[in-house]
Amino acid sequence: MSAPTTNQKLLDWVAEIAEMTTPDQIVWCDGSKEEYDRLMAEMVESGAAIKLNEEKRPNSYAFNSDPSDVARVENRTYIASVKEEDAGPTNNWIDPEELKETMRGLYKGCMKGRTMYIIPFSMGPVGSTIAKNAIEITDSAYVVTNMHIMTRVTPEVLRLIEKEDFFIPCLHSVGAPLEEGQKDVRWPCAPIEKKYIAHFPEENLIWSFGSGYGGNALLGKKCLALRIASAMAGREGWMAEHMLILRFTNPEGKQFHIAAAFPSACGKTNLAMLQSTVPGWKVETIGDDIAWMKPGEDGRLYAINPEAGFFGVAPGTSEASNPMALAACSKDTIFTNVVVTEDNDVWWEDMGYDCPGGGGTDWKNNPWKQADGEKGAHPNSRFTAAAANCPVVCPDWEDPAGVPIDIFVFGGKRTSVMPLVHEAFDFEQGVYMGATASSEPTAAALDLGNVSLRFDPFAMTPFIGYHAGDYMQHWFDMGEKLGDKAPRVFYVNWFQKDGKKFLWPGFGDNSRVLKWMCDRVEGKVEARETPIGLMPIDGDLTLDGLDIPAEDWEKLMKVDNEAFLNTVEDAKAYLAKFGDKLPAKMNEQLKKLEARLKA
Ligand code: SAT
Ligand code: MN
Repeated sequence: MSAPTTNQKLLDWVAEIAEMTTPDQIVWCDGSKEEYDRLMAEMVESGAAIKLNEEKRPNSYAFNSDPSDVARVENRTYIASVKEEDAGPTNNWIDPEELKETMRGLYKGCMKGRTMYIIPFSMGPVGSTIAKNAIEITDSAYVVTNMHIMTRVTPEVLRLIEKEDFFIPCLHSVGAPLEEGQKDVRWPCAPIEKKYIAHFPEENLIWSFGSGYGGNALLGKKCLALRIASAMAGREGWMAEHMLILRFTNPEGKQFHIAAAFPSACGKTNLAMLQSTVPGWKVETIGDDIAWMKPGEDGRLYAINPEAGFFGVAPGTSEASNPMALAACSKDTIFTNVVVTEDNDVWWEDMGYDCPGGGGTDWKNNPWKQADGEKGAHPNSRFTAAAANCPVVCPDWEDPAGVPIDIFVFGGKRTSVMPLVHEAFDFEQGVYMGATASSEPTAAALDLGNVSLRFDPFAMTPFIGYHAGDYMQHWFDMGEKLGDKAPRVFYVNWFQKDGKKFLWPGFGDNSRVLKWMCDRVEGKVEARETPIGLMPIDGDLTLDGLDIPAEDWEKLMKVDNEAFLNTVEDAKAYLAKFGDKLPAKMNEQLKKLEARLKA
């Protein structure tokens, strides 16, 4: 196939990679339906994919990975900045030249017997000033088809690359060359000690080897849109964050845009697609995982979702927890590591009903019966679904200008101490809240008492592509730049418990909390001052129709100064690891908070 581009940089890079990896053939991808169908047909034919029941799950496929290749591998993920201190304490570091030498050794001949696919893709609406053009080279057709859904794959990107002479090169191989006549396995990959997910932030370069799963292989997602993009954003004065973006519209049609960051397992995708229980108010989704944000001409912060699909965790997704995600994956979806039922549909744990027929084929590709008690779907099994198929996606979710963000929300899972909601006095305190976002390790560990919190600043710990202290400083700098146009910042905790019982109903009723935030932004309600921030005056956060006993509400709204001081001690100990890179403003916030709590 002759190359469909005239860009010399791209042609040179492709030639260099082809020479190193020696594929049997080279295919330039165009993102078309024909291409998708052809690759899927090939994978069904080879046994890598299962075509699902066309009536129940139109245009959908299931894959089972190798049991050793089921999630991102953080201990094999590297930020190879030139200087070690630029990677900081939250990243693994190897000298870039040393890492490249090691990886060149692995890449040598690694595509033998395979096809090298060249995928031109845009993160963000094609041509948006916030978007980035990139090329992923991969030897996995599974990756190509997932990239079709998760990103914008189109030859238009090649035109933009020709015009701008710029793209982000992303190299991926499953690391499993085939000898002459050797039959391929269902899910080729390399053993853990050969896996590398490498980032070279100064060169905007990504090299991934050995894994075919999720963020290890779909390089537009965490590698580009968070690790490389956060480093670029830090240099260029914008933000790449691990945040959902939603629009909340009031009965008069006024729109509020909220970007929210939570550590994993705090219901980010559920919040992004929430079914509002506040009469007349509705939530629409712009993104469920990543936000790219830039100050606009009016001085406000504008956000786009750089992705085009959802790579969502399947288990736990049900009619009750997230009907909109379920609807999004009702067709045109790739499922990975779920149960395939006897009638070729899909099932997973906590889907809201028992597995139809009592069993099927489990994620390990073995016959499976639910009654035997083993999990049928892997806990990190996923659906890859188009955002356009989500019934509550904003009609203008692809607007290249993005949406103006009114509100940032941070949160974590705390069974006590942290109230339902509090608002930062100002943006700088908001940065402190983001930096100290934390969850309790596990309920069991809590019983041991005195177990410190697990901190996950801005829900970005594994995704900050440079020194986390510099990243925190960048947040303060953005606050200064945005001034009085900066989003208001709130901290939420949906997870307070009394014994086994959750005090707050959560899910759709979280809209009540979002509404209070919007009322604050509009200046419709006052707030009461507490040592930790601004909190709702009784009656302002509507509880109509909820059956929450007064004493539970009191607990949800309580600030226990002494208990909170312990949280501050934990935060201090955690932040100390950033050494002299910890922004002075962070120490200031710590001191102020301590003083307010002791007053
Ligand atoms: O595997 S992904 O990085 O795409 C998803 C996740 O781990 O959050
Ligand atoms: Mn994520």
